[in-house]
Amino acid sequence: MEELTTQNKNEKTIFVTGGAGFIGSNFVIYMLKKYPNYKIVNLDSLTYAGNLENLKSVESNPNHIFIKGDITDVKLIDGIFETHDPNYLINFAAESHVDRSIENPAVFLDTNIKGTQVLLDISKKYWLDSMYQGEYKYLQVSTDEVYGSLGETGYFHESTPLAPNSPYSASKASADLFVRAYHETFGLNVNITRCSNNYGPYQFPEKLIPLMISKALEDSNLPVYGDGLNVRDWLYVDDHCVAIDLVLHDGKPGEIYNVGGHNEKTNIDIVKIILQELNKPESLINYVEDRLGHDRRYAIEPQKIKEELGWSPSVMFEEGIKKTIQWYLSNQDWLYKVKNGDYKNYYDLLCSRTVK
Ligand code: NAD
Ligand code: TDX
Repeated sequence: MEELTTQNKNEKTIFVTGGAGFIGSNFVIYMLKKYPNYKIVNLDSLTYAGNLENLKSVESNPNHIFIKGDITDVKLIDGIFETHDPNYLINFAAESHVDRSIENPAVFLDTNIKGTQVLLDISKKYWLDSMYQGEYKYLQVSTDEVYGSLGETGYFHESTPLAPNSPYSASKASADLFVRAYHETFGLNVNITRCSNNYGPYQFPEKLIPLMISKALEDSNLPVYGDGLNVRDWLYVDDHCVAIDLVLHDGKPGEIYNVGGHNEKTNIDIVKIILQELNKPESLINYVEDRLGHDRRYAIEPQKIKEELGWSPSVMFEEGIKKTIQWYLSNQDWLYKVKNGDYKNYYDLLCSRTVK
């Protein structure tokens, strides 16, 4: 009897949004394995970046429920709270690519700002206005890009002023301010994580690392923006998942946690490492016109999450980049389907299977 009580206490429902994207799908897989008593309700609208094939390994797991839908859809989000009574909401859903935000900023406002506000509003309705008694939390997955760009020295701290430079980072910073406002105004229990650049399996091949792997495998030119000396602080995606798990369970109400592994690399160094690993010539490197408003350097100071929650990265870059390249080599079918658009048919295939 006592055992049953403990088990019931450990049963939680997490409402994950954007769980068919790169980090979200890695997180869903990680959590289902780590917490056999947790249920995950995974809402994703399957934009170009959403890929249900990422979730193939958990497709028959009864603790994983996938729903196709948009975070701006008030009625749908309300219905999910009503039906599934989640304890936690983790918002990964976003338009996430800087170059696309330069081309077409509007959708970034819709999903990243409006979508966040809808999720906050329904969270408030079910968790605060209805005198909900259980444990709950809203966790916003944000980014170090909200702090803007660093010079040659220094680090982003949680207290660094927000100074976003791209439409993408401006939309993420706006969302963060809404999350903060719902905490300050209504007392909603929230956390914000701000992580540096992630890499690993299932990343859409528009982002630097998978794009360069994909181009190198085709012996195509590798487009390096500007002088190639912009610096990013790289973290293996599993280490980000661990950080989110810790913040979800132990993060203090209203707090922001920066996540990063002190692993700064110039873009050209990354490209050269990839070419070397794949045994391809550096003559494939093609310097192209710089990105507009291109942030020069990002670097996270993760002291707070280390001290308060005991987080530290476990995958060193040399190991992580090898694992990642190996993953793309072993999953060229995944890459091929993404490139030719076939991955979009997978949802229909699954639906037709369910109907039968
Ligand atoms: P991604 O683009 O791979 O995935 C985003 C997912 O959100 C996709 O599955 C997409 O279909 C879904 N989505 C988009 N609009 C939606 C909507 N309106 N309703 C429901 N679902 C929608 O992005 P990612 O790289 O996995 O990033 C996930 C989150 O982490 C984002 O919020 C991003 O800002 C943040 N982040 C990313 C990085 C990184 O390096 N990739 C670093 C720090 C923070
Ligand atoms: O073709 C390219 N050539 C190139 O030189 C691409 C796609 C990128 N780059 C450069 C631009 C950046 O300096 O590589 C660096 C990394 O670019 P992205 O992969 O587009 O990432 P970034 O702009 O740094 O943003 C990423 O990290 C923070 C994610 O896309 C965001 O979602 C996250 O918030």
